[in-house]
Amino acid sequence: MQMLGSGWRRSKEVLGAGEAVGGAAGQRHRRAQGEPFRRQAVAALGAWKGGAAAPLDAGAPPSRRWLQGKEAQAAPSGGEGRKANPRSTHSISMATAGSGDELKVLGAWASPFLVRVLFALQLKGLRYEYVEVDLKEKNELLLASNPVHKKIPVLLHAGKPVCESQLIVQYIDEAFPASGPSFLPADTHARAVARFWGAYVDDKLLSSWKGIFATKDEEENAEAVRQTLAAADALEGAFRECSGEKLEWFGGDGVGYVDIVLGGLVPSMNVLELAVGIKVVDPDRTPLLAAWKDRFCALDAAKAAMPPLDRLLENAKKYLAEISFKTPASK
Ligand SMILES: N[C@@H](CCC(=O)N[C@@H](CS)C(=O)NCC(=O)O)C(=O)O
Repeated sequence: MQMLGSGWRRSKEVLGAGEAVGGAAGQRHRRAQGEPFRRQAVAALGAWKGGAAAPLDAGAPPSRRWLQGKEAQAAPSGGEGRKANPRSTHSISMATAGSGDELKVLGAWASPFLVRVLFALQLKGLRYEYVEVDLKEKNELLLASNPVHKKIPVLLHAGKPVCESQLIVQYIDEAFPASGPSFLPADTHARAVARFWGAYVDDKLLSSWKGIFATKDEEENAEAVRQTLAAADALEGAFRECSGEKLEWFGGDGVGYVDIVLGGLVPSMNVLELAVGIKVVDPDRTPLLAAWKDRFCALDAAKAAMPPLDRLLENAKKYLAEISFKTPASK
């Protein structure tokens, strides 16, 4: 997703393969996935047609758009701030990381990469402070913390930055071995396998997904969609191999590293399905992953880490308006 920029970048990442809708590939997919689904998507999108492009954060309460910094730490669980701020649930802590272990997360609410980090922190039950970064006007803290990529998420642990979501998840696992479950298995080979599939999610699934946006040419577009679904199919096979007899989690007995990495993409998958009609994970094509996705969404830690679907859909609406995308109903 690194090629995508600023506000556009954010909305594209959330929308995922949304651009495919504009091409014949998207139409083929919608047809393949059936009329009832199309109706569902159109209903979910409501008055998408002709909606004015607005700043991505528009619509949130102006004064307390995000709980930030200390305010987030002090926010009472389940209180007013929680309603106002999609991220407030994970700004509120459970266990503490301990003195000198202060954790701060720099993020942008709709980011799938952020979901990974927040989900990992939730699983470990760690206290953290969440700072929402405006990616159109990056703050000094982000620029100083991630001067190479200038991207979120960044985890600051006692002031020291760790960048790149997958590395952050690994870092959290290593830095807090006594808190919550271990994400990576103890067995060296199994660890390598988990890291392999974690890398695959970004290198193959996400990069193919990104490829759908990179082209407007119908054939290339269809190929990118095909590769995206093929990557998901490969992950279905990986799940069968990694999840043991229980067939519940990539981590075997419980949620593991690949569950966290792929789990970060679940909100984007849901939006993509509702807004566009492309099912990265499909009960017919990838039944194990489809059941896994439902299992993931039911976890409290996942609920706390994921941004609200309606706001993601709102973002998708703005993005589609920006690119003058016509939904099937408006064609
Ligand atoms: N590989 C990075 C990707 C992070 C990323 O792409 N973050 C986006 C937001 S979802 C970002 O910060 N974009 C800002 C920019 O590209 O300038 C990771 O896993 O953390």
